[in-house]
Amino acid sequence: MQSTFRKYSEHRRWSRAEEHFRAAGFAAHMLTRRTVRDFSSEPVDSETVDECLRVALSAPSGANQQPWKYVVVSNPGTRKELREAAEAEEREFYQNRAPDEWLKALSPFGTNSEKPFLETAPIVICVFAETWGQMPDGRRRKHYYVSESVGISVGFLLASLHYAGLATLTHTPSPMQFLNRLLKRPENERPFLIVVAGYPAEGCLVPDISKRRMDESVIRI
Ligand code: IYR
Repeated sequence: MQSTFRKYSEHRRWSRAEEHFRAAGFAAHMLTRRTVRDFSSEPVDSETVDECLRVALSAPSGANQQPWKYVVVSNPGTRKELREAAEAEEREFYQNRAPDEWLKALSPFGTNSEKPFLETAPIVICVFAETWGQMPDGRRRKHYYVSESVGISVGFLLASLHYAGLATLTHTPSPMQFLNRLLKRPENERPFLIVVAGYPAEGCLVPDISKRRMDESVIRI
């Protein structure tokens, strides 16, 4: 395929001082992000969420194949089914499937099989990874770096939602295949994770945990 190029004229170069100010300001803001599990039912402006989705859709992806699908679930009946199906999987997970080591790793977070936020939070977005696409003649088109691409896109979404002042939760009921049936997604779409967003409930608690120091996670050679 012949490629065409155009000049990248949108790039903005800041002064050194401005560059550092922006990086430090963004860092300070992002460091206030916390995963929240207790959401208010207060509605969120859907146009705000659309702006955040626009950012997610702009993410880089393998061969620009954009192998993601964002299913925004608003229908209350579907939300109820989603919650019931997720809780059924989670009950199985917590009671039988999860090895002790996994349960021990989760204990600081106080999670359990109850997922009321799937019904009560204003925003529930089920993210699917498109494992293959279609050529114009109907043949399968291989997708490259699917998990990396979808992960980056979801990262953009989480950062945007936080920047807008919305709290988020990444939820991964396991296994998640029930999402294909429930949301009528085709077999080339693999459930990736669920993004829950909204405002924290009054008095919402978060676990008192910390992030690793920079020298533990960044190696300079
Ligand atoms: N999917 C389960 C368990 C769970 C697993 C991990 I790793 C977490 O960081 C959080 C929860 C649940 O949603 O409860």
